[in-house]
Order: sequence, then C-alpha cells, then structure tokens
Amino acid sequence: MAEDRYVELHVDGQIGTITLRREKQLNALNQTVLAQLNQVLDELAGQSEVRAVLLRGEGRAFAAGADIAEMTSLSPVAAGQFARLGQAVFSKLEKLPQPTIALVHGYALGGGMELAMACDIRIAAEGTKFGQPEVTLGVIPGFGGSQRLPRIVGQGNALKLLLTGGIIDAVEAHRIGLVSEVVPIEELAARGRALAEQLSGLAPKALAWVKQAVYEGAELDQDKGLAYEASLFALCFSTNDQKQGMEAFLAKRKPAFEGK
Ligand code: CO8
Repeated sequence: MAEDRYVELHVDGQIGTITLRREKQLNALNQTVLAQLNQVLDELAGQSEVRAVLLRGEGRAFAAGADIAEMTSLSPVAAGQFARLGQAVFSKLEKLPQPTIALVHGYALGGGMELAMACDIRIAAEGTKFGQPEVTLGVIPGFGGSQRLPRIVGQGNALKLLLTGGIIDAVEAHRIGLVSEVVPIEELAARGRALAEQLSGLAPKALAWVKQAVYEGAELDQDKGLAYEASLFALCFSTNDQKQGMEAFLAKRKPAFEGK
C-alpha cells in the first residue's frame, strides 16, 4: 500500500512552499511526517533555483505538536530516538541555504512551535495560539524548544512558557519577539509570498552566509563571532553577486543577482 503523503513541496518560480497535510490530526508530527519533511528538505537543499522557502500547514492549524498518540507508549530509548529524529530534521531546516518563512495559523503547539522556531522568520495570523505545553503532558520539549526558544525570546520569557505550559496568542508572541509580524488570516499567504519574493531577489550566497553568521555565531563568544563574520564577509568578495550588487548601486540600477 502506498504511504500517505503528509508533506508536499510545491515550487513556483524561485519560491518553494512546503505544506503539512495531516489536517485531521491538526498536522501532528509523527515519524512519517518527519521522514517526509526530511526528504523534502534534501530536495530543496539541492535546488539552487529555489531562493526562498515558505512552510505552512493545511487546515485548521500550522501544527498542534508531536503526535501524542504515537508517543504514549514509547520506551525511554525510543523516545530519545524520536527526539533526535525531530531535532535532526529541524536542524536541517534551519541549515537550509535558502531563507525560510513559517506562515503560522491556528495552533503552533509543542513540536509545531518548535518547527516554526527552526524557520528563519515567523509570520502569524491573528488569533494563532502558541505554546510549549509539554509539561502539562509530563514531558519536556524534545524537538529543540528548550534551546531555540530562549535564544529567540530570552531566558525569562522562554522559562515562563516552558515551565507553565501556557498558551499565548499571536499578539503576545509578537510582543516577546517570537514572531516578527501578525496579519489577518486572509492576508497570511499573500504576505508570505511578498516576503519570499523580496528575499528571492537578493543574493543567495549572501543570504546563506547571513544565516550561518547568525546561527553559528550564536554558539561563539563575541570575538570569535566577529572573526567568523569577517571570514564570511571576505568570502562574499569571491562572488559575482558582490560585484553585481555594488556596481548596480553605483550605476543606479537594480542588481540582477545570479547566485554566483
Ligand atoms: N497529537 C496527536 N493528535 C492530535 C494532536 C497531537 N499533538 N493535536 C490534535 N490531535 C488530534 C486530536 O486528537 C483530534 O483527533 P480525533 O479527531 O481523532 O479525536 C484531532 O487532532 C482534532 O483535535 P481536537 O478535536 O482536539 O481539536 P480542538 O479544536 O478541540 O483542539 C487543540 C485543538 C487545542 C490544538 C487540541 O487538539 C490540543 O490540545 N492538541 C494537543 C496540543 C499539545 O499538547 N501539543 C504538544 C504535544 S507534545 C509535543 O509536541 C512534544 C514535542 C517533543 C517531542 C519529543 C519526542 C520524544
């Protein structure tokens, strides 16, 4: 029997859209979803013509978490393996060379919020509910929530969410810096598309190196981070796009970046 298809990749011009399609379970992340997401990310990493990636959920939710039904009877060993699988897939998402934008609506809870946090930019629809309710289930986040959330919103805000398991709405998520924009739900797709188009017009290597400077730099002390930034800055001068960008500025024309 053919495996259910829960993760779809649609490429339109320079923009790739990943859609979670497990609507009946509010896109709960089970092992199959993670494996399919992993496969799609491998495809995208090799598609240099795709310059920006949107990630969205079909139906009522972005994703309501890891699949609780699948997790209930896991042994400690299997639970550890499941956590490491999710972490590996989400790290692959974070490390994609292309910029990624999570379009979040409905619910982004537990693993769903962790998935959104592995994207570079998060845009939320009004009314979206965010939270890490793991402690209410007797567990802790296992797909990176205890690591990415403090880095994004600061330790105090993160600990409040992680310790209480409380749910916040999009306005509060915006206030603490978890999302960068909140838009009416009817405008979510168009806003995501517009931002993806804006990003796809920029120099792909510069974008990939900005991501590296931010994510890898966060693991370094400031002096080492600055040295790392300088080395990536230098690398930009080995590209045609650096010449293109600066010459276009001086000639007062729009640059045509080719990713070389
Ligand atoms: N897992 C499995 N099924 C789910 C999940 C989930 N996380 N969320 C929703 N569903 C299912 C429901 O069981 C229901 O199925 P059915 O129709 O067969 O009964 C269907 O989706 C629709 O859900 P509801 O009927 O509950 O819809 P409501 O609108 O009434 O409620 C909520 C929506 C509030 C989002 C509610 O579904 C809910 O609370 N969901 C669970 C949220 C949650 O606790 N998420 C965190 C999960 S834990 C986690 O993500 C840990 C990540 C780290 C994993 C580490 C690996 C070891």
